[in-house]
Amino acid sequence: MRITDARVIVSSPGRNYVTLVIETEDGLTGVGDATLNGRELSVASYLSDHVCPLLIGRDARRIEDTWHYLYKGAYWRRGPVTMAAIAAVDVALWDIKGKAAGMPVHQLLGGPARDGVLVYGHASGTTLDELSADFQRHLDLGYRAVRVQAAVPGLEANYGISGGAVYEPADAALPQENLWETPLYLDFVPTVMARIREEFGYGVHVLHDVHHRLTPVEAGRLGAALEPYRPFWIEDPTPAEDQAAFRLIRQHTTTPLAVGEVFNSIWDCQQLITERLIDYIRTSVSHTGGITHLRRVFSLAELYGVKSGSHGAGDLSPIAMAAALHVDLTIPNFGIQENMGHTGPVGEVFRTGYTFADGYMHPGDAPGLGVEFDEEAAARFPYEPRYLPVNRRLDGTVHDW
Ligand code: GCO
Ligand code: MG
Repeated sequence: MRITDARVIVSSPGRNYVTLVIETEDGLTGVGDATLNGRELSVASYLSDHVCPLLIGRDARRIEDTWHYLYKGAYWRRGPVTMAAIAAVDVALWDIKGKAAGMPVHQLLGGPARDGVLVYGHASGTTLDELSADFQRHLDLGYRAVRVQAAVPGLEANYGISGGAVYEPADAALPQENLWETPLYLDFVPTVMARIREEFGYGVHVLHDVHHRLTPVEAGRLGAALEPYRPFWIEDPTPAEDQAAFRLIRQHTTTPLAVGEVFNSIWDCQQLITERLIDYIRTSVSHTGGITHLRRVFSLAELYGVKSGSHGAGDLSPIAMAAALHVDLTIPNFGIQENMGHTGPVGEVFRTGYTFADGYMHPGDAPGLGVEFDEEAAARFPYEPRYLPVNRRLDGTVHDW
C-alpha cells in the first residue's frame, strides 16, 4: 500500500490549524494534526520541506517503521516541531490503517476498555459570580468534571479567562502582554475553590490549571491550601522542564498533580513517572509523536500507577481530539480527557463523528479516526499570524505565561 501523496494545509477557521493529508495508491486518505500554537508555519515547513518527500512510495501500513525512520533518521531528536510533525504522519497512518481494515482506530488498539471517556470542560469568570454561572452551565450540559479559572483581582487579563466568549489565548497578530504577580494569585485561588465547593458540593470533579507559574515551594503551599476542597488535580504547577522540582511539591501536599501538555517525548516525563512524582500525565497525541509514542508514554505510566489526562485544548484540531479519544477508550490507566471544544467555522472544515453525553465522550465507530477534513472549506480560511500572550510581573520582569 504505497503512499502516493502527502500534503500540508494550514487553515484558520477561527484559529490556525496545520493538517497533514496522506493518500495511498488504493485511494485511501488519512489525516493528521500538526498544529503548534503560535509556531504553526515551522511545523508546516518541517513536514512539507523535509518529511513529505520521504513518505512518497513508502508502505503506509508500516506505522512503527515509519515512526523510527522519521525519529532516528533525522538524527536531531525530540522538540515540539519535530514531534508534532512525526505525530501528524503517525496519526494519518493509523487513520489509513483503520479505513483499510474497515475498523475504528480504537479496535486496532485492542478495543474499548470502557464505555466512554470522562472529559472535563472549562469554566471561567472575570468574577466569582461569572465563574459560578459558567460552572452551572457546564453541569447543565452534563459535565461531571469542570476546570475552574477566575480572574485574579488586580491581574484581570490572564490565562484561562474567557469573559463570556470562547476562550482563545492566541488572540493577536503579535503577542499581547499580560500581568502577573504570584502573591495575589496564591491568596486568591483557595477562595475560588471554597466558593465552588460551597455552592456545588463535592459530587463533581473540580480541576485547576496553574499554567507553570509557580516555584516548587509556592506550588506546595497552594496544593496544601487546596486540600480541604479535594481538587481532582492541580495542573502544571511549575515550569515543566524541571522534573526534579516535583519532589519538593510532593513533599508538601497530597493534592494530585498533573503535568505534560508541553512535553514532546517519553524522556520529558521519565523521572516524573518512575519516581511517582505526578498522578496524571497530560501529554497529547499531536505534540508527543502521535498515537504510537503516546501509547508508549501511557504504558510506562501504567507501571507506576500514573493515569492519563491528555491535553485537549482548542488549539489541537478535531483530528487530534478524535485520535486522543481512540487512545483514551482503550488504555487501562485512563484518567480523564480535556475537552475545551471547537467553535465557529471549525466544524465546516473538520466533520467529526465523536459524541458527548452525560459527561463522557466516544470517538464513534466509523473506520479510521472518524474525522473528515474538507480541503475546499479549509481554503476559504487562510492562515493568519496569531501569537500566545507573554506574562510580565508588575515590575516588568518576563514571567511564565
Ligand atoms: C490547557 C492548556 C491550554 C494552553 C494552550 C496553549 O490546559 O488546555 O493550558 O489552554 O494554554 O494549549 O496553546
Ligand atoms: Mg493547561
